Amino acid sequence: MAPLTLFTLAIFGVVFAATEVCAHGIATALVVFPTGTFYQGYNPSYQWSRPPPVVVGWSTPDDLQNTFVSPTSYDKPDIVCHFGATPAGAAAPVNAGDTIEIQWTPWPASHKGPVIDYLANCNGPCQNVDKTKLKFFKISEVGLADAASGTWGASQLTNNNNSWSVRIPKDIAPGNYVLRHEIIALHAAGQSNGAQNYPFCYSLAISSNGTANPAGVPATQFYAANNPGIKFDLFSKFTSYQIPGPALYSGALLVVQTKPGPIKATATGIAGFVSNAKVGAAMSPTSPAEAAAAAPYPAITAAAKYAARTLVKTPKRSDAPQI
Ligand SMILES: *[C@@H]1O[C@H](CO)[C@@H](O)[C@H](O)[C@H]1NC(C)=O
Ligand SMILES: *[C@@H]1O[C@H](CO)[C@@H](O)[C@H](O)[C@H]1NC(C)=O
Ligand SMILES: [Cu+2]
Repeated sequence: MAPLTLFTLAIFGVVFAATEVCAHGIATALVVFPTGTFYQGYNPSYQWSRPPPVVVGWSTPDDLQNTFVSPTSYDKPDIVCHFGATPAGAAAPVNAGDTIEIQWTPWPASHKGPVIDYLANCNGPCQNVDKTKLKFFKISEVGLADAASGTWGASQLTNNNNSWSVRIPKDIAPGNYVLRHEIIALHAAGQSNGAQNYPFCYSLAISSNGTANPAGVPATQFYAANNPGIKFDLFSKFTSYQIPGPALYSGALLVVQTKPGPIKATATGIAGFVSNAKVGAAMSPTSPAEAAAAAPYPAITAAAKYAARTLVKTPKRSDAPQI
């Protein structure tokens, strides 16, 4: 071959290598049990719908490549609910003690690692909450589920038709909460900053007879690049794994990761604007914050917000990781 052709091939090789992107994934929907009610999450393509559907998933328009947040962003707002996330326009009404199934796009079996869930009380409607001020407590964590077979939380999720179940603690106070659900893929985590965090958030209006207000921490304080469960060589010999992040909340309810039967969705996703119903006379608001939490969502505000959004294609983020 002429040197020029070789040179051209080499150039093409470089271009292909640089643009090759693995599919990764997004968490697409919730199903709340025992009712089996389906709630659509957010999809980055919604930014081009007029009007965008109002969903319970936080908007992540910049996540066009279904990609991840890296340890270099652990102290930045993107770690809270993924790239450029803004609050959901609706909330899924759930009861304390309910099980929420979170559905994912097909999750690659190679992307092993822990699956972790957190809640944070918005102390009022979640729609305008400052995500960096949310204080999250951990309600579920599954790391290395079975060392002998190399089964991780993420493996269970893959095996379970790309879904994950988490229970809302029975004892927490009613209110508007953010559910932060996250897979941390470790296949590249042997290298510095190689862990891949895939956080997704949902707004929930939780009815409860509980009173607990667990202490939480901002998501920007969860992890550090050198934590043992973040910088971790998946291909080394190991028998244990230390799940990163804060301690599990004492009121957390464990779930066995088997799908609660076939999907029996009863609604088509749009929760509408639910009022955060308090349950029982004893639950009448006792503070201004509680009264605000109990107030109906201002439907018009969110609708106006979406209508006002300009139809602009979000350019690919220059800092989007490409693995
Ligand atoms: C797997 O999940 C998809 C949607 O996420 C659903 O359509 C399908 O019925 C599920 N399959 C089983 C066996 O549950
Ligand atoms: C609260 O308690 C009442 C009375 O026992 C019960 O009917 C209701 O289902 C409970 N609500 C929740 C969300 O657990
Ligand atoms: Cu990937």
